[in-house]
Amino acid sequence: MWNKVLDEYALRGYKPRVLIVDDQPVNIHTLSAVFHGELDVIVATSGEKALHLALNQKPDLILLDIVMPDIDGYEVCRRLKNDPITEWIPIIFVTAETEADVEAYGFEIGAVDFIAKPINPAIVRARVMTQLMLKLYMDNMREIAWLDGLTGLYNRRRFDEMLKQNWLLCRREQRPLAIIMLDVDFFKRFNDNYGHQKGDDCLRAIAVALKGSLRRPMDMVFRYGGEEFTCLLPLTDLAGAQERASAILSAIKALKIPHATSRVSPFVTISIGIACTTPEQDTGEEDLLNHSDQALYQSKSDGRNRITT
Ligand code: GH3
Ligand code: MG
Ligand code: MG
Ligand code: MG
Repeated sequence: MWNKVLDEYALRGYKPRVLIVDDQPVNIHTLSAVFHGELDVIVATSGEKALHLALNQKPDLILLDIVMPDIDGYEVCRRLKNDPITEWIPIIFVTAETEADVEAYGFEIGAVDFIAKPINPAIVRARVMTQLMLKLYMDNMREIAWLDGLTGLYNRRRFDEMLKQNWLLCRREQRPLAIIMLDVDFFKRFNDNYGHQKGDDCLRAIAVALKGSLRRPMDMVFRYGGEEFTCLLPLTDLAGAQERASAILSAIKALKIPHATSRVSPFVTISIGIACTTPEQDTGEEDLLNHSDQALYQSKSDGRNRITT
């Protein structure tokens, strides 16, 4: 059974990663020994380190001690569940405190299971594997829900999540976040002239060109809806976003998809709006999105086939 779980992770190209958090190195040692190489184990000896590793190493599961000198396990759990980047990581408390109300409180703040110290290795392994299996199912389902059926790009649901996550990331880093929003010009006329099927082909070709126009692993492209697409560029300033937008405009031009009824070109073109800011507060991503939308609208009213900042 567990081998099947490990195989499924292997199919996705990695070993499940487990973060073990305990202020006592001997406890970490005992817990790590349970998995003898079948999992990718990372460890933290304080709440502070645990939060840092959870954010940066994206573990598939966290085994979390409760009593620790700096930030206790409860607080670590609360913070992880409050952060859109870490909220989906399952947390199992591992503790010597086995009173019912302690355990109930752990579940209330988002833990998925409870393991009593001293640990029984076979039970720990079984409980961890069970949660890793559920995590995999959840990841698969969420990924299906994120995809746009026509183009295979991420959809608007995913965009909304990633906008929120990257807003927080750029706020923490005090670095800029840029959005490129784009819309196909006179696409209704394209459909009317060539038919809906050719319209779909056109959108798929644009999706491929957009993916090919991104440069950094963190850059992402989404089908926002209809014939509108967005790119999310974390840690990118306005000049960087403008450069990307120019590359995108050229890439779509280079497709040379005939569009006989367009009023701007014999080929399919797009209009682009760019917005960029360094987040100062935990919210405000909606304003950035609105800004890119307004810039796009400006490109349309200025004659299309252009970029507005
Ligand atoms: P503008 O230059 O102002 O953007 O004009 P437009 O015609 O592109 O804008 P409008 O919003 O009037 O029309 C968008 C069209 O996109 C209408 C709709 O039929 C078409 N469309 C939206 N989604 C799809 C799709 O999945 N496939 C196809 N073939 N067409 C789509
Ligand atoms: Mg402890
Ligand atoms: Mg549109
Ligand atoms: Mg359009």
